[in-house]
Amino acid sequence: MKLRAIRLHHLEMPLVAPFTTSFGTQTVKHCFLVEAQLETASGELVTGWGENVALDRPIYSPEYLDGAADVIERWLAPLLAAVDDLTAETVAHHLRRIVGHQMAKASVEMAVLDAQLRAEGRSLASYLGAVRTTVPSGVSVGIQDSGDETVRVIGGYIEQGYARIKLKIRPGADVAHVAAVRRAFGDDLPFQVDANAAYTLVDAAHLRQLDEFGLLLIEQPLGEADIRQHAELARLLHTPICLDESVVSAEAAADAIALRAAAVINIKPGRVGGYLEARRIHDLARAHGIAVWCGGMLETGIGRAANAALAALPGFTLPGDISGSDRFYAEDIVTEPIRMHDGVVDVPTGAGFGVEIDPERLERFRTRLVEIAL
Ligand code: NPG
Repeated sequence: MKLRAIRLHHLEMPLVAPFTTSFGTQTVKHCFLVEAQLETASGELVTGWGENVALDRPIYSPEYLDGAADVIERWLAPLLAAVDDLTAETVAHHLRRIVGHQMAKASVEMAVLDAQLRAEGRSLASYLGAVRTTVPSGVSVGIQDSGDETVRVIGGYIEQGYARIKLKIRPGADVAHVAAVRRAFGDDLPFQVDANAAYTLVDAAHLRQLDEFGLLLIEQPLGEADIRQHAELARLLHTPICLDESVVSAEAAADAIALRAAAVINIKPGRVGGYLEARRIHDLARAHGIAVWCGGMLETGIGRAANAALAALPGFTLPGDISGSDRFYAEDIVTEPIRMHDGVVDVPTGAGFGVEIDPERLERFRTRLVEIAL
């Protein structure tokens, strides 16, 4: 295929409720969608959509939205526009000289992949090797002001039928909140916590208090670069350690596995450079007997649909952060947003990511449209 056009649709979508993590509170989702137009070998024009999951500031990872848009415009788009036989499988190869910027690369690769699969009439789930038609739906719950409030909010999600609860924690809002949840809902609730790198190894004795609550896992207690320190922490805790921020590539996953720093890996396609690298990490982890699950970055209907397809691969043995769209948005930008029912979401079956943009909503949530000159 030949890349003919790229447009970046910058969006601002209000969240149904503020979402607080150890690094801050979000009330609005800022992101951009990548719309790529490609010409196939037979001269047909196909359009694909990708989603950039960077935050508006570099507080989760080094990337941020305006930086990602800039690197796409100045570096990634020109490199890909020069290729005559572009395929989704070769995008990462053509971009290999640009260091880092996984989220920017992922969003562009996504758009090319969606277009390619649409041209072939094939779904992402079938392309990736999915083995399920539904995936269990977990929900990520932000930090609340008290244990009581945490119990109230989680109670609402349990009532809706979510298959697993993940609670954000940070120093000062951890052991007491977890204890309150276990007291209220018992030991059988599938329950895990996510620290988003808020602790250091010095907190090991404090974190050991979480061991008595039978959590599925504790996610990313230490910093992104602290793979070796996570291995030390793993020797001090019974609760399995799951890595998120630290796993920026298949190579990082290999290091984490070899060092025994992670018993579980959260795979986020944006964080690792795309769905193809995400599948490689899945394959690597599976070969080592390491469980994986699909993380979320408050995706719109585009990324949420693609994540549901990824989570249908055989190694995704734990429920992921793929909640119904209505957990974050009153209105989504696709015509048929992902819905949670009976604790699961359906894996899309249509060509590409299997979802269609709602043009009216896209325009309403759009703050800026940038056409990149190729
Ligand atoms: O369901 O999409 C979702 C949100 C899941 O908690 C979630 N994501 O650290 O995993 C995380 C967190 C996150 C969200 C991180 C946005 C960075 C940005």
